Amino acid sequence: MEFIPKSRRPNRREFIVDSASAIAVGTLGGMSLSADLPEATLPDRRADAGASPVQRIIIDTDPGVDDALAILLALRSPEFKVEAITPVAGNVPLEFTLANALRLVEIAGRTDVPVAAGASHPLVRRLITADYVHGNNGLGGVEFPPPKIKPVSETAAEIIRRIIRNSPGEISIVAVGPLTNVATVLRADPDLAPMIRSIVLMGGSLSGGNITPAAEFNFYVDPEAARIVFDAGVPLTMVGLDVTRQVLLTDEHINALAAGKNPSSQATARIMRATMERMRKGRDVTVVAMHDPLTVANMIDPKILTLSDYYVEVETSGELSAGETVGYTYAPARKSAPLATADTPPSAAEQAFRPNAKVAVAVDPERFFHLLLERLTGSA
Ligand SMILES: [Ca+2]
Repeated sequence: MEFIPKSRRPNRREFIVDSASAIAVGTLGGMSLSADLPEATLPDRRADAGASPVQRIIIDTDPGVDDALAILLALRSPEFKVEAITPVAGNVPLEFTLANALRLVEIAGRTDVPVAAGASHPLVRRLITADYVHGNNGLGGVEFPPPKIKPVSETAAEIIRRIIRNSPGEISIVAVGPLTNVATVLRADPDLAPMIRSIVLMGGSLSGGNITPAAEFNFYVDPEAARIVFDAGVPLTMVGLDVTRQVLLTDEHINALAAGKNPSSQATARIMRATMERMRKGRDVTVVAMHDPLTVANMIDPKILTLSDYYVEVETSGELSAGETVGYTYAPARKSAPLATADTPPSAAEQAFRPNAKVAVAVDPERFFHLLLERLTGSA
């Protein structure tokens, strides 16, 4: 979740974007939410379902207001079989992300989906949260009843490992929070990586960060985990700020959610209205970026995003840049020059271009919002 201030106010506690780019993308945010796409450009759900099997996914998440929309979008889309939801600490501490995940499956009427508690802290760092964006409870401060259901007894890492080992090559992980859970299971079971169909993640940026000028929030929170994931050799799709900054929720969109009659639509309208109003009071925010739902939406309609091959490395040692993603489109991929006092010689530059991720580089915001609102407000 990212909020776009109207003026640049450099503050480490804020999600900052350049004000000029905020204005530029703001014009996209004003697109008509109800504009009907030509029928021919819409995905035919029946045709899609016939052409490709249902995608079996595990959602690793830190809800989180945009996570909430992503989870509900996935649970309401017949293109997916959601095998598990694995909350992790991130936007807010685990006690909230876990409770929120349980609430969301209840709201969606999908208590058949197991929820397994994940990591309460990053691999080696102190937890930095974004409650200033997501509200103290991670759902914009909107109070929902305590969840009636409980998490399963397995941990996130245990359930991810079991599900993938039971169906090698069939399960994709949709990771829209810090990558602590995913890295934990990859470290615990070194043979698991080749069994994972793909990891589709929200995180990183090749065009500057949001919590720092260098780093996107998820990778800032746990850069070591992000590095483990990028080095694992699993087919990766990276949906970063380069595109998520261009899908901006507006009051029009929230009104459309509020007009939907089902519990998911009503809940998301309340969450997003409260978030927008609270942020406006503090920081004069008018638009909100839909990072996590965009990541899910492109798995339903791959024409929403344009992907390019990159070799991506995650900075972990920088004093100011930990969590930064460096994307190569060419070889050689060079490391920084070693210090004069270092004992080791410079590492040999990689001479062949070996992409390790497909990175989203362009987005069709109107197509995205059409899908999101159709799925969340539908009667099904
Ligand atoms: Ca998230």
